Amino acid sequence: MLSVAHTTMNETASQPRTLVVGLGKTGFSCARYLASQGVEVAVADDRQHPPEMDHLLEELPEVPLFIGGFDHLVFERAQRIVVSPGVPLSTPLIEAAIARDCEVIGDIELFVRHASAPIVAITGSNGKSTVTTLVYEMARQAGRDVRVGGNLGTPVLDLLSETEPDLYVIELSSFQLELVYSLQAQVAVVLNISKDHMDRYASVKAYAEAKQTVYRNSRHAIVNRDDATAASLVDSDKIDMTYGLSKPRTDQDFGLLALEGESWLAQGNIHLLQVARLRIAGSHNVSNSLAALALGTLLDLPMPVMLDVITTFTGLRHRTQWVAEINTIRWYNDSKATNIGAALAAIQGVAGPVVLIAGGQGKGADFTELAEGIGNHLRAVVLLGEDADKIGHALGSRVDCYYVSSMERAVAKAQSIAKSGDAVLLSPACASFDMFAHYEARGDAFIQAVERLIKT
Ligand code: UMA
Ligand code: ADP
Repeated sequence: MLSVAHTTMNETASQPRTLVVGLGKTGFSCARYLASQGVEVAVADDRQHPPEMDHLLEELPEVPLFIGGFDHLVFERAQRIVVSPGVPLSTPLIEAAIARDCEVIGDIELFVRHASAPIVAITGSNGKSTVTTLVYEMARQAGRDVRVGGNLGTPVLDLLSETEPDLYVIELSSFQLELVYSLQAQVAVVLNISKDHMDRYASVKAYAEAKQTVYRNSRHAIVNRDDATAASLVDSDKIDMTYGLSKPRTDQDFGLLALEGESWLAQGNIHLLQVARLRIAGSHNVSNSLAALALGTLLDLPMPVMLDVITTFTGLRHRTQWVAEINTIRWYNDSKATNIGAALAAIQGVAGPVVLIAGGQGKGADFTELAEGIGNHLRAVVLLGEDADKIGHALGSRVDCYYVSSMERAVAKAQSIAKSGDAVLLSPACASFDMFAHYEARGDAFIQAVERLIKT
């Protein structure tokens, strides 16, 4: 361990001038990429044992690693700092670096400087992963050589190889967009804006402005006409196409049309597909499907292929994922709902009175907005995690709330409350890091607890 964790002043004096901050997936991919380009790089992480430390030691043992706190000498010697999305720019040593005009960028900036194939750039508060996956599948099934990544999971620098593909489909978070300067997307979209990450932004305006970067210098821009805040992020004369759950306004736009009592996905006045044929539930997923069709159309993908993808896509894990039906009660895992807007979409999209399991790290959210949106959809709420009390306080006058200390107990409590025909929905409206490694681990804990119910 000592051979890699150099933190003394003597050693920092010879530290390479590009510093990667954070050693999660992004930091490791940046170190590997920069080393492959012949750049001398060092890595800093304020945890004692960052997630990708073992990988770094194995693959890049020569890279100096500074762990267990940020040392000002390490930062001050850097001429360029590549910051991971999970590290706030308000970190004092990063603020100081920006103030002294040190170049501070993210992995997406390194990627766009290198990649030459067209980039589809997808951001928004919710639905990013679903739309990114749909567009990727559409392009793949249309025979394009396409690579997918970004906030979805695979760091963008891991998508680079000797040859360029036909297309990159990239999911971008606001954190990633804060540190991008050279992106020129072929097509860009901000799917929606609802309050999230209020522990990282001073206001919704500041959060929306980070998302707005996706449209800067994009060749084509798509907007969601149902979301005034998101739609206002691009000048109206730069909009190529809109989508929304209303009638299309122009021949280009995507939307919904009625025909013989049925709702259809449509472009202009052309009926494309009955909404009932989608296998992903909820009006938010109708919106996601329309967004994907709009993106695919601007990429010249054939409509029959796109419609085929939409009718066969059953959704991603942890997104309103059907888990089981036990004694006429349906169980859904929506662990990826890490903000209020996402949880409300799932609550409204799942049929039946709902027993909601929620809670975790609220990221500074105001849960009165959850209380205002639940209508009469909920039978009861089972709360766990760091901000359980905060949520209970906001919801308590509208719906019965129960407090538990583990996912196992949450599932048992929900089972005891739910009545025939109800749905039990894990849709936490919070991040998972207080109790789990990530949202996938939280969803898996829920699924395992439900599976144990089946066996008993
Ligand atoms: N770290 C510090 N100091 C800090 C904060 C973090 O040293 O103040 C270190 C941690 O100790 C850790 C490392 O930074 O070792 C983690 O870096 P990271 O949080 O940036 O995580 P990565 O593994 O690099 O994953 C990131 C994205 N994570 C975040 O934005 C928080 C992943 O999105 C993304 O898939 C991945 O890059 C590849 O692009 C996840 C996410 O939660 C899914 N995203 C948020 C969301 O969707 O709401 C934005
Ligand atoms: P993201 O990648 O932006 O987090 P996902 O596609 O992974 O989005 O979906 C995460 C959660 O957000 C889903 O489980 C669902 O609860 C909610 N959601 C998905 N699409 C939308 C949408 N268009 N509008 C509002 N909420 C949505």
